[in-house]
Amino acid sequence: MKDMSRRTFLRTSGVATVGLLAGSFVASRAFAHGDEEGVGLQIALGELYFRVGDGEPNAPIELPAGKRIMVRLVNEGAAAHEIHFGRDADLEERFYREDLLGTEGEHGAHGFMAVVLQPGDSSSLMFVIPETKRGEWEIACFMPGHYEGGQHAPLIVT
Ligand SMILES: [Cu+2]
Repeated sequence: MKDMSRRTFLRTSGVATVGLLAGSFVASRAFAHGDEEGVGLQIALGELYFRVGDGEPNAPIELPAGKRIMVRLVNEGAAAHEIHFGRDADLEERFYREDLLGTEGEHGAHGFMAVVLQPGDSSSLMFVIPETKRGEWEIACFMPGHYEGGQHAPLIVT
């Protein structure tokens, strides 16, 4: 592994690594990504909640800044759901005015990222939260009526 470039490793082994780990995630479990250790967790989406591992629906989630994070998302509900990471919800435009993983900027032009899952869909999402973004954030689903129905949870970046 040491003689492979990081890019080569990601291209040839990354997908297999994700697949291997996907079925065995529990909340805040360490996982190996090459020589790097990260944090893995599973978040289930349903009507109208997010649930980490075996936790309570919409309970606060804590994630570390500056570390590789792998989130396994599973839509166990009967409707399509999505997950946004941010704060200051705009319930007309249906996004966060400040996105955890987007860049700074004017309202509506800051960029954001969301994952959309149809019923039964699952996905593995990998990211690093910048150390400048420690603090209180939120995850939410902005499908019509879902945020209003309670599908959001506090996200604490430490
Ligand atoms: Cu939803």
